[in-house]
Amino acid sequence: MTELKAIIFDVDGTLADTERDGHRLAFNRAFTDAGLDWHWDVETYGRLLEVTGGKERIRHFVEQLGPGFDAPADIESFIHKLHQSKTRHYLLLLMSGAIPLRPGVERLIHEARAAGLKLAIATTTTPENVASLLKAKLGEDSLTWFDVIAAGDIVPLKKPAPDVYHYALQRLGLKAAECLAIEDSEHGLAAATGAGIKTIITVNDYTQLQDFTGAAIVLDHLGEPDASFKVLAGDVREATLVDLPLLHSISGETQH
Ligand code: XBP
Ligand code: MG
Repeated sequence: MTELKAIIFDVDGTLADTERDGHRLAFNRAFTDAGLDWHWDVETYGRLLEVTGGKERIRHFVEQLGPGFDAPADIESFIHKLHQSKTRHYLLLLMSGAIPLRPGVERLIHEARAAGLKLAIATTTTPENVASLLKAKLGEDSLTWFDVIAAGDIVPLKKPAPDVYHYALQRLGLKAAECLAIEDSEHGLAAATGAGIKTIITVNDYTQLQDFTGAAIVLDHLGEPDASFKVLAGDVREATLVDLPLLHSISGETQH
């Protein structure tokens, strides 16, 4: 029986509900600063989340605008600068404390560390965003708690491609069967399972209606002692929150 040795966390939508009131606002503030009359409302942004990666999302939006937008000659430089501005706005939002960690995230991280499990991040978002979220929510030292932070352009293909999870496994020096992934979206599920990693899904407003076929379990959140999770799919035995016994059980080691 393979032993569980690491938990690999997605970031956006999983560690914290960052998209609607974080990234989306940052994009809109960058558009305003650039003198663009673009505004991504909640519904529009939900559709644009189909494209992972902020630069890729802007590029997709520009392509959708077609001739309606007089694109600058150096469109890639335009997108890059716009995304850098967006990241600056996003980091300010994170530092304002505006976005809390989701239920159970801090608890599970501490439990895993205490049990000697390795921790990793596998995300599409920009590395600075990860560092800033971890420091803001878990303190300056928290960056050292993660053996691997695989983020953004570190891999050529973003989720749903499995590249970022393959990279994380390679840097962890572990096999897929020795790890569990925690994700929030069908793109994230495809990426993690594409790398052979059993995956737990915690849905959010943007992803709750997506197809999570292939997930080990689907929950509304990781749960807390005073706030049981709601099981949307899968068998959690008698568990009311995601703890190490449940993770070991899901990874196939022992009955929970
Ligand atoms: C979610 C993404 C990211 C964010 C925006 O990443 O697709 O692109 O929406 O961040 P994940 P950037 O769920 O894999 O954490 O603008 O920095 O890309
Ligand atoms: Mg996500």
